[in-house]
Amino acid sequence: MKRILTALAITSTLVITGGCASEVNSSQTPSGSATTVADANPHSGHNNMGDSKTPGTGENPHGGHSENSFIEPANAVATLTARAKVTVSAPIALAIDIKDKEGKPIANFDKFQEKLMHLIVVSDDLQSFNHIHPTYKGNGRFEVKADFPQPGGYTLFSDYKVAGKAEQVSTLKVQVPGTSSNTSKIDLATTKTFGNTKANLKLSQPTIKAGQEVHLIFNLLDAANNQPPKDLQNYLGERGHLVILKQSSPLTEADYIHAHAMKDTPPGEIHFITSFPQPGKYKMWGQFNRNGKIITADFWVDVQ
Ligand SMILES: [Cu+2]
Repeated sequence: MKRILTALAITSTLVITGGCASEVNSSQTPSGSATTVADANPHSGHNNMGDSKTPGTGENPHGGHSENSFIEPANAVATLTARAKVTVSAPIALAIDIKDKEGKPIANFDKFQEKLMHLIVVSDDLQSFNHIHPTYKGNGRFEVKADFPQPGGYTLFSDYKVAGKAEQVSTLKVQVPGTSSNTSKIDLATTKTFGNTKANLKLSQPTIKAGQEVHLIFNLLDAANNQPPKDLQNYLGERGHLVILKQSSPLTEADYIHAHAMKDTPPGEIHFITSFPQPGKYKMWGQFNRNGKIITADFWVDVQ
């Protein structure tokens, strides 16, 4: 709790008079803090290297190659609590509680991609993106600090796997007070530089159609010498991770796709196979590990 209080103390808008930050009462939270969207739907967006999914049967969460075995959905419900008023000026301590339909905390989770929960935090205009890993505190509770760098609405995709059940994504909403521009800057460029890494996105077909299988190839070069980076390492057990979100209002778990990198591709090339369920504009964030530093390469694609 000390850590949280220290973080909060530097925001001038907050008054915390002592005690545990988790006791911050609801009078501090109207509009300025987390609202909860409980969501019991197993998400539909997860895509395992192009393996076809059978709707409603759950999915093999990772590394799966064509198993169609039934995995029971957890139908868990996630709720979000902000430990203080959400502002743009400091990271905010968040708690995510996972319960069953009866409201009982779920205690046991399976790790996938090396973590018990993956949390994607995006501003609703898709300009801000963060992929973080909450710490499991037991009794269904996960905790994490998240940054909200601009005012406006945010959607959190919490991706977890109740022990023995299908992977599930629950969306949670946060409203950060202030004026937001709320316009997505849609940039269809396919070559961009991110710090010391130049990334080029290649698609297997010139026009992407909804429902079609597409290969997405991220070509990475060291910006210093235009050579494939020699320091690429696995990230969360794979060559890279790709999160894709369809531009939508509101964002729901149906807009979320998480693709895994294929194994055994040439140096500096990371391949993903996925399909885009609906026509629209999608933003994708490829994440790669260069000697412990995570590179996030984002691109927009237009799906017909
Ligand atoms: Cu993750």
